[in-house]
Amino acid sequence: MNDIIHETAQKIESMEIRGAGRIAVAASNAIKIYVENLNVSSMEEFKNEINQVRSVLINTRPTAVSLPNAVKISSTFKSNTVDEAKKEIIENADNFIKSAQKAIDSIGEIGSRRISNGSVILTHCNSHAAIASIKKAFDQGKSISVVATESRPRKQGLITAKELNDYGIKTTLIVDSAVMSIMKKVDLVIVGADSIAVNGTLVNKIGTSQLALIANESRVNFIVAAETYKFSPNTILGQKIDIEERSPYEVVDAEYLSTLENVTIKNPAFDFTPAEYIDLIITEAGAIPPQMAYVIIRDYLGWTLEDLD
Ligand code: RI2
Repeated sequence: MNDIIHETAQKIESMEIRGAGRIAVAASNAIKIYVENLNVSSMEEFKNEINQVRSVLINTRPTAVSLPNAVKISSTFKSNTVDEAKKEIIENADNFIKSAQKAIDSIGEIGSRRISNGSVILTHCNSHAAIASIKKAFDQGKSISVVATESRPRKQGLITAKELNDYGIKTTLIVDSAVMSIMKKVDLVIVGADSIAVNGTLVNKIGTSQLALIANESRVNFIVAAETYKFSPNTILGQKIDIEERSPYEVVDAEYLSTLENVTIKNPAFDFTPAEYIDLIITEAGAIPPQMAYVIIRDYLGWTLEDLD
């Protein structure tokens, strides 16, 4: 199999490429490059190769549905000849990559309307979609500031703080456990999504659910910025979303842990936020209540039960 697939898979697994949207686009791009360079003579060989590519990419990280959705959208073909199937896949991948960027622009536009002049916005981790709305509101001349959580253990909050800093947006970086104490000063919470289930449950970076709970308790709006390909079709069939458990050494170093014989580390990367804590989900198809997740999966993604694995 071409290097591009293993290289991309390795970068997604190690989180060198991270963020639900970015891993989807990277996988799609890898499929495109791989197919462009693929030399096979029979359709059977071609199908085998594509199946292997799909499984290598999908098995890198288990939680963000953006990854299998992007792989499926990009690598689907109907043609019966290798040349035609290659063309189809290259076109599908190209279209997906373009539509992913367009979706971010639309989410930025729609999300920015929820941000009033003078607002303090709290965000968690590092979400391209959430940040697009914040940047757009800033571009519109609104005077806003952001509170960014550190997002232990990988500290993606530092990426957010730097990104906002470089954009000229005033930002306060806090440790995750300071959320309750700062919420009184916050007007709006915006986070991204790794997956959204058919019942509107959000799966996002660990710590998101306690943020939602605190926002709810403080009567602060909690909104999610998510492209439609972050909705999970398989949840219609009752499939549960797997929460990625990452290495304990992201939490403490190996040497120190080896001295603690009675201590184990749990390091789940994501958690579940029930729909009742979510005021709105901003998608490129419009702002919707979480209860409309089924409609997005059915009508917008356009997949039927027969398409599901
Ligand atoms: P965008 C990230 O996961 C975070 O959980 C973030 O909220 C989500 O993906 C969506 O990010 P990780 O890859 O697609 O850091 O909006 O584990 O950029």
